[in-house]
Amino acid sequence: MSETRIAFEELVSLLERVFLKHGTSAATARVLARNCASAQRDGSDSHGVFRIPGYLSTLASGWVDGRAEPRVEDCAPGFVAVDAGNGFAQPALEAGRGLLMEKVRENGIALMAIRNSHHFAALWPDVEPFAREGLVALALVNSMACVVPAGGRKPLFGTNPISFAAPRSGHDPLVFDLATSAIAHGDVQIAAKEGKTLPEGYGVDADGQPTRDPQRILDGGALLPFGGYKGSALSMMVELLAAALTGGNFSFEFDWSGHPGAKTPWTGELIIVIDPARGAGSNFADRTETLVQAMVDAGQQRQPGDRRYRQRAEAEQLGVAINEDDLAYLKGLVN
Ligand code: NDP
Ligand code: PYC
Repeated sequence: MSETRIAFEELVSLLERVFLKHGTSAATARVLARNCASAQRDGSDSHGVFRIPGYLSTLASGWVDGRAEPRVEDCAPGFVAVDAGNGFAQPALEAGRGLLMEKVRENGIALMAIRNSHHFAALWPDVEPFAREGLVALALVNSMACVVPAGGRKPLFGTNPISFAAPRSGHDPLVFDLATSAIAHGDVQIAAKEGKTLPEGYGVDADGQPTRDPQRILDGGALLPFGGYKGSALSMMVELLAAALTGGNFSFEFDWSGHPGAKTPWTGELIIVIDPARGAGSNFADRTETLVQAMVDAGQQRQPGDRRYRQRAEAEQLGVAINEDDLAYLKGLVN
């Protein structure tokens, strides 16, 4: 498969036309296109253009409302809720962002609880922009039941990612974004497509037996949490914060079987934002940098986010890397 390059804004505009043509509002198309193009640019392979067929089939199935108008609720001094109206989570975040920022600046901390929402993307784009404004942000989203809790027998949790962003003096923000499963579901799909074998301990087959075959995981099998009971506890926390606290569905609660082609988890998302300047500590971004330097001195040369930022810098120079067939597919969708 040969790779080509496309200018970032050109990719955003192409994706925007794809979403518009497939039933989203202009506002949703704008937000999802930039989100998906950013993931492609940063080499978040399982959550860039790879996701477009899933977005389109979920829209066509009627499972998600691409024209939903998010409803923002001012619940308490530090609490913003957004009902995404069975639409995507990112436009809901966009809709509530202004009020959230007002509350963060006023109180030093605030959260946004998004419910009735679908998140089919990488999570880092939801937090990195806050760190660029000097804030600390933590986001959690639950997905679809495909992860067996530690010691359990059947899938219950989603792949439930957690993403964290902190400002760092003189550098891009320090950001991590990780599924609480041993591997993201999207990466299992990619491994299956490429005929790859997974490491031990990632998943089980339909009989609950350990397997390294990604296709057997997809064919009625399940994933395992990362780090045994520790990852399982984090995944449980994500269910509670992203679903119970927001009013969204747990990963095991929604039933999409009546919507053939549905792909997007109908759950919730929680975002907590802190203004470190309102606290008693010294300059937080300087402290982040001190910690990172200590990590480097201790031998950890590669920090979370480094690979993405490197890919981003390369894309800024050369254009966003994309498979030629994928680009032709996108162009075909709008012609
Ligand atoms: P990875 O395991 O690839 O990476 C997790 C984090 O660890 C990243 O921040 C990464 O930085 C960092 N990292 C990777 N390797 C190293 C290393 N050697 N040293 C230090 N840091 C490292 O991600 P996952 O497979 O867990 O998740 C992939 C994506 O899937 C995420 O974007 C996630 O949000 C998404 N996802 C979305 C879901 C949804 O419901 N919307 C559900 C599950 C997953 P870097 O980025 O620089 O590589
Ligand atoms: O890769 O696990 C995943 C995933 C689930 C929902 C969106 N991405």
